[in-house]
Amino acid sequence: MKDKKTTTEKDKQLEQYEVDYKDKALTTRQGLKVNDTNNSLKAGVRGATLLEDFLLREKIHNFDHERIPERIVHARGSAAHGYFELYESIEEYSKAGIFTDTARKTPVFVRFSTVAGSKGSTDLARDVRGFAVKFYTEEGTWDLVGNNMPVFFIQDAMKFPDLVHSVKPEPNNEIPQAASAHDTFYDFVSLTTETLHNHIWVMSDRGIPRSLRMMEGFGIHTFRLINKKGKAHFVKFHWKPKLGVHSVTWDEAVKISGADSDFHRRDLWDAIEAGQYPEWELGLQIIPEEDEHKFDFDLLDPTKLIPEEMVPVKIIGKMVLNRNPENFFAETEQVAFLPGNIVPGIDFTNDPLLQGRLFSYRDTQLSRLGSHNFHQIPINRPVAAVHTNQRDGHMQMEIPKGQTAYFPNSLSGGCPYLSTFEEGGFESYQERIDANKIRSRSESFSDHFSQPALFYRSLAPWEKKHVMNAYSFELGKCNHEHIKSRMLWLIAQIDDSLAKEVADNLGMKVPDDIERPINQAIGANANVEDHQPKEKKIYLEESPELSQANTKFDTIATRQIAFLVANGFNLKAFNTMKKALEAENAMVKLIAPFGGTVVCDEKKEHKVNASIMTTESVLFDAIYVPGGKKSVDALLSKSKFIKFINEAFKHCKAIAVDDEGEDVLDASAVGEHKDDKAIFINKNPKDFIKAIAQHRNWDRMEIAEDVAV
Ligand code: HDD
Repeated sequence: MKDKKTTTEKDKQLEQYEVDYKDKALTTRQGLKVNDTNNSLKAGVRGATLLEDFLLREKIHNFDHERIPERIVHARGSAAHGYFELYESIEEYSKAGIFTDTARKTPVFVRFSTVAGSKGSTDLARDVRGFAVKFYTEEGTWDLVGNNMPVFFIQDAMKFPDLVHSVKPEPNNEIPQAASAHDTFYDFVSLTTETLHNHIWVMSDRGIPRSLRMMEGFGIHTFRLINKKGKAHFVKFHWKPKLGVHSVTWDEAVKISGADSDFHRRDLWDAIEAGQYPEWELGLQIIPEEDEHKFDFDLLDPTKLIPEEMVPVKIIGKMVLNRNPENFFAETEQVAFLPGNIVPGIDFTNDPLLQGRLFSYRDTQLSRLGSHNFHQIPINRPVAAVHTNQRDGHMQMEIPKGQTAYFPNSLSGGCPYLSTFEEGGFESYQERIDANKIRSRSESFSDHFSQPALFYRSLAPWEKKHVMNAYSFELGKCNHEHIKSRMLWLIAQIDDSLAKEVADNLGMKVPDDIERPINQAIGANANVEDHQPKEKKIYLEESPELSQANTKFDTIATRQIAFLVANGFNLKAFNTMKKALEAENAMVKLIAPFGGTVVCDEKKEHKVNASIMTTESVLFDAIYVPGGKKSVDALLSKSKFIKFINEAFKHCKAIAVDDEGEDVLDASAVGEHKDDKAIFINKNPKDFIKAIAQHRNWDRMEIAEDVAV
């Protein structure tokens, strides 16, 4: 669906490449009209197929090559088009057009992904989510290739292949798919203490988002902003979702993976098709260069965040995703993000993880896309004009004119010509460096425990419980006692009682100490003493911004509400509730004992969205059961409706019923907990709406855990 009002330069550019097959004759790839695509050319109807059959050969040849290698990481992804708008110029900090021109609507293409799983794996894996934004700016393409967590597992790109090899399915049996819960991952993590911070984020609810539209995004590295005088500031990039940050529970994640493994992909697609465009605000943490060393951690260390309480996030603009791709392969699969794609006004720092990424992404596109001309694929084409002397090679799509492809030249009048800094030519920031060449790690990167502990301290009790459950589940899936033991010691560096609870669940003890794995983690040449993980420090008691308990709870837009109905339901109550929910942009779905239509007590037909046989409670945010004895009796006669209610209750969701609908509650686990604050019997829809906006009633968690479904 296209929103013509917001059509961007990139949309217009892409339209030139779109091909509409409506009312068109089938042809070969040479434009020859085809009269039979069902039968090969044979010597007699029962005879051998002839080599002459160019139609067969073309069709099979194409099919044989339809797949390209999936991304080594972030293979599973979903994407959308949109735009970025600036609220106010920040020319004081950056000269980038995107940060100074409030009249611009910069086109973007955003791809979200999981990291570990293959292309067809479940959306609901416990994992980091990729959050990659391609800004097609007038001065060239800028890619902000981030994640939904503000820190990364490792500090140096040199360790990335080790990290990825450890989390991917084990090399002997290719098990498990899209899961970190296995020995090789924990072997690596427990030997590499710098991973602890990102790891606890993955163990938290951030690892299982409710929706891609309900996640934060982070550029992670400290970058630089450069103003027109050439002055630099350090910067961290944040994306803040308008819908708040919300997650599902692990029990739901596991079940959603079975019920709808495309849950996140579908959710993003459906929201955009429904005109409910997801939005994020872009925020910056800006740090003067003079303050580089004023923190208790190193700004170049990508395993550290800057608490927002120490450097506030300045909101400067918003991003809206308003168009689904026309073609998954052409756009979502072929899009190539490169952290090295920057524009004047933005620059890198010496973060050793970022520095390695600058090589990796360009390199990987060669094996994925097959040609270094991948920037000419429509989705990757800049909207800024391209005039380069780097031309030949596989799949050149343009016809560069003229006699020269080098610089300097006189035969083409010196064209394409160079631009000065003032004319928009990119100039790398002239950082002063005076150092020895050395293969090592800065001692300032050795604090591995303070920030995971800060994160844990900042969580609400229900979030802490989820973290404990996640550690217990993940380590429970490991087979080697020494790996689990090392992990327990590491968790104890975050919090003793957390480690104790996990150990109890594993039937183990937290070890007093372990053999420090530093030689393996840092390198045999490193000075072992310098690289011992430091004792944890408390430089901030809590950072409330890190907790999802402090996110937005002011909207139910796009929330999926299941109405459980059968023939004879009470239309009046149904309509009152439906109208109230839809006025707040929630999505009402009718679930009935069968597909087709249901007839209400006023004999009107209503379209059923799903029969109870084909759907599951975990796919919805809340449930409503209207009255009507006949309808309620029909629901009670199918045990899956009771399971539906029990599961919603277990997952701490809001449930509302009217009149006889209460009988369904009585037949379920809710019967004994009707005084729960997110259970509504004959109440005003407004109360129900407020509870849905709260996402979950976590106060119910203790009781809910014991509900058997
Ligand atoms: Fe990476 C893909 C995010 C470190 C090497 N990465 C990739 C994608 C995201 C990230 C979102 C998917 C892009 C898409 O949708 O196509 N990666 C990150 C972040 C990192 C990070 C936030 C740390 C802050 N990555 C990282 C390192 C290396 C790579 C240190 C290698 C040294 N990443 C890759 C890659 C991928 C990739 C192999 C796979 C497909 C691709 O690049 O295009 O080059």
